[in-house]
Amino acid sequence: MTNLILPFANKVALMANDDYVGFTFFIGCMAMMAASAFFFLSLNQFDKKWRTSVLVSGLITFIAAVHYMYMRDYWGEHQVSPTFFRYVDWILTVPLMCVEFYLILKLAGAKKSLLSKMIGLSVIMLVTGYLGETVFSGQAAMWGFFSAVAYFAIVYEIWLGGAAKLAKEAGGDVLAAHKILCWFVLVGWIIYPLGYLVGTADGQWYSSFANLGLDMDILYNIADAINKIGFGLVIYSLAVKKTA
Ligand SMILES: *C/C=C(C)/C=C/C=C(C)/C=C/C1=C(C)CCCC1(C)C
Repeated sequence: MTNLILPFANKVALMANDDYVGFTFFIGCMAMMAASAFFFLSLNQFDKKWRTSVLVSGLITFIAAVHYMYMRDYWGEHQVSPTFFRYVDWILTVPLMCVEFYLILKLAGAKKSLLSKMIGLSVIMLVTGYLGETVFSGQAAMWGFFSAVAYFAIVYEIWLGGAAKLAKEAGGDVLAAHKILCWFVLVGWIIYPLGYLVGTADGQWYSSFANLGLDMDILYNIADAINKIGFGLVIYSLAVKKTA
């Protein structure tokens, strides 16, 4: 009976006290759920045109919460990195983060082409990263490099490219929020390639990354919490300012 309600309850009970990966999966799961409740329940307080942005923040953490439930249990049962769920989560949530950039810049005249460009780059970044972690793990360095090129193209677009120009035109609170999101992408997102280098180091020229004492899943879990919840809070406070 317990197993019907909590399918993995027996495995959870086996979790070791020093299972830090499992620990961050549990905390990550709960944090994403709490953040989603927070964003969804706050929706009514905003002007109509800001609601979509906050709604998307909630969708990002909600999609992550559901994947974290699966990843948490997958880890609990197999003690293996849940690469597949990880990338399904990202391929849904990262494009939604691109949508956030587009939505706040829309009033300054952002075009759909900006959105397609950013989504296209994020899909390239993630698909090549997935191939490097799974199918072609022997050539992880090469696929990681392709992925990094797409990543830096996103960084360029928001810091110096078309998106940056629109943010300057918008000015004020939108520009300030855009700047903070830019820092998230530059500093918060860089944790992911670090996790990739640690996780795929075996037999590569960067094999010393395996000896750093870091764990790929812990890095990914910390990065997700910072980036998904932090990103959402930036949008939330922008909506608060614009509604006041
Ligand atoms: C909520 C999830 C987010 C913000 C995920 C972001 C993921 C990345 C920025 C991943 C980047 C990667 C590289 C730049 C190179 C190595 C492969 C990846 C996919 C880990």
